[in-house]
Parts: sequence; C-alpha cells; structure tokens
Amino acid sequence: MISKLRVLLFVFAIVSAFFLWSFVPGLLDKQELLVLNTFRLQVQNHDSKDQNVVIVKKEKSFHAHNEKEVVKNIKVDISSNSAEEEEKNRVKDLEDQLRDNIKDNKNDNDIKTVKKEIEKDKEKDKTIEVDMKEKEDGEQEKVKEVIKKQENTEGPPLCPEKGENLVGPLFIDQSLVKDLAPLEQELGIASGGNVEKGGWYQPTMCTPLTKVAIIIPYRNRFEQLKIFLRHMHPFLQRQRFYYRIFVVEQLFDDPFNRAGLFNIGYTEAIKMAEFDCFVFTDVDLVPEDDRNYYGCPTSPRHMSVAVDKFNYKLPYEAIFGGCGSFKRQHYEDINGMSNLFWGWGGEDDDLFARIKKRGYKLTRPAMQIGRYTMVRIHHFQSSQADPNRMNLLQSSNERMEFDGLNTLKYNLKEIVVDPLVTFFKIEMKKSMYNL
Ligand code: NGS
Repeated sequence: MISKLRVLLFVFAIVSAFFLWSFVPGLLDKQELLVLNTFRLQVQNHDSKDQNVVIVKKEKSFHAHNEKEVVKNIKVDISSNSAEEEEKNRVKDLEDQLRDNIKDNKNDNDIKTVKKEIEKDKEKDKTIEVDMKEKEDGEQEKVKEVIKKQENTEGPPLCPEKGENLVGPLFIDQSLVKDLAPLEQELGIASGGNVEKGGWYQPTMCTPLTKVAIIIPYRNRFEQLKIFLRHMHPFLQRQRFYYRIFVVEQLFDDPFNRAGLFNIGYTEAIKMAEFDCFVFTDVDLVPEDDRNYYGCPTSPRHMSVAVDKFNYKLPYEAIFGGCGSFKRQHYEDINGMSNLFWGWGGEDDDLFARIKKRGYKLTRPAMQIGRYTMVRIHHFQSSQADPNRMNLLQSSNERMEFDGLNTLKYNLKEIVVDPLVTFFKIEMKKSMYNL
C-alpha cells in the first residue's frame, strides 16, 4: 500500500514539475543568453544617459524599452541555425511554395519556375564555399607573408588576424545624421578620434596585416553615405587593419555605371597607397555583425549574403550583388568588372561569370554572420534597368579579356579629401565607349 502511494507521489511530482516549467516565462537557452548579453552592452553603449532601459524578450528577438513607453528601435534576432540548416530551410520553403501552387492550381509556368529553383538549389554551385565556422583560415597565407617581411624589422607586433573587441550582432542606427560636423569631431583625428583626413585609419599598437580600400559607387545619396560612415568607421577599426574609404561619384546625367565606378575606384586607390585588398560595396548596405570580415581571404568573397530586404536569404545562388572583396591580384586577373553595363542590373552577374571562368572559388560568410540592413532613408528608385544587360551576359566569358580595367575611360574631375572620406568626382559617359 505504502509503495503504491510512493509511486503515485513520484508521478505527481514529475507531472507538476513539467507543468510548472512550461509556464515559467522567458527562460533562456545558452545561445539566447549570449545574444542578450551582447545586446545589453550595445544598448548601454548606445544610450548611456538612459539608465532605465528594460530589455524584454518577444518570441525570437529582444526589444529595448524605456520609461517613456517609447519602444526603442532595437531588435536582435536570435538565430542559432547553422548555415547548413538555413539552406535546408530555404529549400523547404520553396517546396512548400510548390505544394501550395499545385493545391491552388496555379499555372504550369509558376510551378516550373519553382521546380527549377529547387533543382538549382539542390545541385548548388560547387565553386561557392560557405564558412561553416566563424573563423576563417584564409588569412594564414597573408600572415606568413607579413611575418617573413617583419622578421628583421623592429616595430609593434602583428595585429591579431581577425581584429579584437569584436561585438558580434550590432545595433543599426538608421536615424538621420543631420549635420556631419559632430560626427567628424567625434571620429576625426583633428579632435581626438582615430580617423585620418581622407577617411583612413591604421592601428598604432600593432602592425596591420593588410591594407584595405573600401570603394563605394555613388550618386546623390548623401543621407545614406553619412549613416554608412557613422557605422563603418568604428566597425572597420575593430577589425584592426589599415583601411581607407573612397567614394567614386559619377557626375552628369548618363545612366549610372556601378561596375565602371568600381574599376575607377580601384585604379585611383592604388595610386594613393599599396592596397592589397578591395571591398566593393553599395552605400546603403550596413553590416549587422562585426565578425563579418572586411579583409580578403584567399579567394574572392561575397559578403552580403543575408540582406533584410531579401528576408535574410540569398535571392539566388549565383548572386554577387551588394558587397564583395577581392585581393589585388585576383581583381587584376579577371580584368576588373565590365564597363559596359549602363543602368541597373547584370554587372554583378557578369562579375560572377568572370570569377568562375578564372576558376576561383568564391567564399561566403555563414548566413547568421553575413547579415545586412539596407538603409531605407532617402532610398530613391534604382536607376532604370539596362535594356542591353541580357545581351551582354551572353558574352561574359569572351568579353573579360577586352572589357574591364584595360579599357576603362573616364576623366577624374576632382579629388576631395574630407575628414571621414575621400571623393573621386568622375566624368564617365556612354559616348566615351562609342555607345
Ligand atoms: C538580378 C540582377 C542583378 C541584381 C539582382 C538583385 O535580377 O544585377 O537581381 O537586385 N540581374 C539582372 O538584371 C540580369 S536587387 O534587388 O538587389 O536590386 O543584383
């Protein structure tokens, strides 16, 4: 009798413990705790005057509130998925879409498109390698080179390979920078900051492993540029290399030539310093995680793999738009980018074809690290699509030899050396290419 009672009591205890556990709100797992701590740090850094910030967890993200019931525009997604899982989920989404299409009797073409997408995803491009771990080995080669150079010289020790004081997921401040002067004061060397006139920085306590030119094609996006500079200078400094930010501005009214401007940025930057690494980025793309390395690993790299605009997914496997990096010798080897894409679209697909043709492996950060916010402030319509882009894409491989760095035409009208950035003001017209 007593032993029966004991068993009953034991079962009752187990059931009620389970019941209570499921009602305790906000229990965090290890990953969530890690994100929460980082987040707390960022909130404090962001708003040191406001001591009353409360952090609450809502479903899969944290939000910061203050007393005045203003919900701060801060949100960090908790994503514990591995890159592999992310990809599996993507294929699963497509399969669900296909099932829905069949259920709703959508037309054959819709179904065929989704089917094709799935096939494409399954047979994944073998030239693309996704980091499955946070740390890359890509810099090893570079480190060896620099150590060799350093052997007989005195000076500070080498900078750590992947920066220091990295934060991880970052707060993205999309508020307007009304006046650039206070930011220049805060960051510029003239008033005690670290950024040298012209928008460059080099670590002083250690010898940098690489010299990176950040190149931005630009026209009429000043509000976005200011937000970019506010975010990127501290970001890049934590990565502990020499860098300089160049804006290549296309003057006059011809259609925007994004790839041509990258080529010009490259050509002009190497006249200024011995850059060995080039990051080509749009002005409206701000990285959400500083473990996303802005140097150059062994092969060309596509960094903007998970953009909020695309729901943090790759829109297609071979995309190379947004932000990417190249070692100098690799960019020269592919003859840079094409100069013939005038208007929106195609130039990045052409670049992808060049990389493939030369047999380079493309690397990418894991989806949870290569995350970006596309700044929407003053986001005007993209330029008109280039009507000739599909034709050009037919001949990407053949054109590589005679369309690129070796056939670049432009006039450099002015170099403006501002406290946080260097501008190249450019005249580049279709008529220069007999178009
Ligand atoms: C493709 C474009 C790419 C572009 C991508 C994403 O269709 O240049 O869309 O565009 N290719 C062609 O037009 C051939 S986005 O939505 O980011 O503006 O990068």
